Amino acid sequence: MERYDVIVVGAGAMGMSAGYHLAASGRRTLLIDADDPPHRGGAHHGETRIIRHAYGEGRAYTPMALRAQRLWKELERETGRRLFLPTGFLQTGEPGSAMLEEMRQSAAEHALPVESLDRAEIRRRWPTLALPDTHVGCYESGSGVLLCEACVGAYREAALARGAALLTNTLVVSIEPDAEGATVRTEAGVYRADSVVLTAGKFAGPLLGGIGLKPPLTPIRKTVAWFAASGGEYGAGRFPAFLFDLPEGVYYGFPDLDGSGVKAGRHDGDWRPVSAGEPLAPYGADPDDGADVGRFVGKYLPGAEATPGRGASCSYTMTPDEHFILDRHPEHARIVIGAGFSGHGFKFASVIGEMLARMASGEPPGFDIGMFSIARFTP
Ligand code: PYC
Repeated sequence: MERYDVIVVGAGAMGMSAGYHLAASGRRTLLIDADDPPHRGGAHHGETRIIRHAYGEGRAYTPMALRAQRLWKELERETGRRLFLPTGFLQTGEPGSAMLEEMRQSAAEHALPVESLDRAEIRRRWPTLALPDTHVGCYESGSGVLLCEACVGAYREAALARGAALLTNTLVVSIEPDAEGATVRTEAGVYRADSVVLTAGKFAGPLLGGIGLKPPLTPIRKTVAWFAASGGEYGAGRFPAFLFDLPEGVYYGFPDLDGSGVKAGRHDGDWRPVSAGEPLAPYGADPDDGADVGRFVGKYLPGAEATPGRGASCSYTMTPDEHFILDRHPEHARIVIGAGFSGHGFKFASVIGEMLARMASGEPPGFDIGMFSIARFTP
């Protein structure tokens, strides 16, 4: 049986990053993935993700976001690939919006250069936006966009260059922990390691179920779409990545990076649970795909076409409170878990990989992970 220091089960954004950090610290590392990352069947594709530092979902995320940004930069240097575009990030909502308040507090606590903008200033900077007259915002110029497939591809390349092994298109059937480590059974063979990092995205629920844990993880299908915008107002350099807390819902998007249009999606609501084992239905499989976000674009982004030119489906794996699970198995400390990233995890993949790698090596993660404990769901 092949033996490793650490086996990473699930080599998407989080797992590939963990595999890189493990290999870089000299651990014999095996990465196993059911697909061939970067791929289009999970949560890490779609060309772009927002990275922001002042964090509306909780200021506790900010130190991690800052470390994540530094690690993405280091990965750019190591691989020579462009991974980050400094487009800036605009968040808006009604005065008193909880996310905006938290973003402001986070910026204040960490001395981040975030500007508070009133409606007149938003209108002055982005005259094309048709936000509600009551909206106010926060703008962080040092935030921007990660090129998500390139990020996963860069970690893959760098992990392999540092000596990690990678098994693609290989489904993990079971993880069997014991006092010395764990046996990992796949369709292709059986492997042994001192520790396991479980970062299996939508497969996390079933795999955790096999080792006695049933956290409430719900994989859902989401869609994003691209909208042609020929006038230049939405081009990168003029228009930022954004998140708007609107009466209809929370919508997010990206400037037109290369003439392919403004990309937009809805972050909240729209729960369509999917089963881990079934392939993700492609964009367009549901006749409603693109309709809701098309109404958002038509109403709030005048000048962009309200009918999408193309779209993509992806999955979020939700927890009830939309905070992550980053923890050890309560009974098997050599099983380290990263799960439930709830649609806002990608930006942190660089630092979460580093944290999980440390935990799998018996070290402290480097950040306070109390709020990400699995015990909040499985007391
Ligand atoms: O975390 O920035 C984010 C985000 C926006 C929409 C989905 N996730």
